[in-house]
Amino acid sequence: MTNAASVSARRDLPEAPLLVAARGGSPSRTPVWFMRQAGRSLPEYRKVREGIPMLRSCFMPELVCEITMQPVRRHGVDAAILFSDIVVPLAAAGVDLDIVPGTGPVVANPVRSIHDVEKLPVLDPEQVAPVAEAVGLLTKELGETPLIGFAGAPFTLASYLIEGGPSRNHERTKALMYSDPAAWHALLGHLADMALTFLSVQVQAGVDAIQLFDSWAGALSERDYREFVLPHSARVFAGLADAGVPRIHFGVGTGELLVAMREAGNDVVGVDWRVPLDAAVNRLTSARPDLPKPVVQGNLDPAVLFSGEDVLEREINRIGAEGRAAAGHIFNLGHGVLPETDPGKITRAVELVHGLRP
Ligand code: 1CP
Repeated sequence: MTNAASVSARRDLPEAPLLVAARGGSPSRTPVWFMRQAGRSLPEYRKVREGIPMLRSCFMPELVCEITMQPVRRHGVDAAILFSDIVVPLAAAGVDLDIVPGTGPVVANPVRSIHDVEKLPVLDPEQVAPVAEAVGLLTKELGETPLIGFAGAPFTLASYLIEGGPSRNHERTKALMYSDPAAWHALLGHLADMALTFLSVQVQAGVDAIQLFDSWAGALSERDYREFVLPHSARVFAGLADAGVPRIHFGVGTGELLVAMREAGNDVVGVDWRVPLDAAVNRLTSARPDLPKPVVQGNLDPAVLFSGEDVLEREINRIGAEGRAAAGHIFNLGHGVLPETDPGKITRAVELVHGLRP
């Protein structure tokens, strides 16, 4: 599965708007996809998932392929994102956890000490072979549409492991970080290895781009992010520097962290809806005039999909115009599709983005 021959599994997609934009080139149209486009809001998703627990579904290659394809067929987006979850590599390696409907990941034995960190299993690529198989099915089915693979970043995964589940304030996470830096760095180092293994499996199986989700990094000050998180996320990106795929880095509420998150070594900076894209570009270029102009991804507020057509059109035009400040713009939401979103609004948003002058 992960032998050298399968490195050539990746398709050659020189014209794909997402990949052209990610390289800072001139795409034929503004590429658009949506975080959490697979699942949640789609009735055809709920139908095929019926009776199958979330985690189990992530290890069923045909089902993963079908769910990943659904938003591509329905909305005509410019990329597919692999149907999986950030906790899949942890579960695959043997960490006792579940994805509880209506809640999210729940960990049976939270990590609270260096002893707990030392007990964490190492991910063997074979344990995520079904994910690689799903990627193989998808690259055959997708035609010219790129496939985005992903992993959870060390900080965001650590938060689930330490808190034991979703958390608003990440207080136990921060307590471990401040009070036992050695355990903290051991944990994040371990999670960086795991993310890198999971992403490498996906790259070798043929994904065309990868995204590292550090969804909850915005809970940190820039100072703490630089000291406790950046070196570990940087190691994940460095490990993929020669993979030949664009590397996207995303977090929520990370306006103050954009510069530091870019320094982790990604090719595309994800921006949530709180910072206009032109302001984000400004922050990035004025802080680091030595680096090339950034490529950005974002940043429609997911709640705008609950507003009328006029609001949707106005916001998409505004974001399209602000995105011109960047070296490339991949249109997306500022965070994931909300579960109650009308799928028709998503399709309409894609049409409107495709109507923008690229
Ligand atoms: O029963 C269900 O249907 C469970 C709902 C669900 C789904 C459809 C979960 C539980 N995960 C997923 C799929 C998923 N998770 C994808 C699929 C591909 C796509 O984008 O369409 C992706 C990319 C993720 C990644 C993910 N999982 C993130 C990062 C992205 C983000 O939204 O910030 C995070 C934080 C998770 C954890 C998670 N898994 C599931 C939930 C409800 C959560 C969030 C829990 C919380 O609020 O802390």
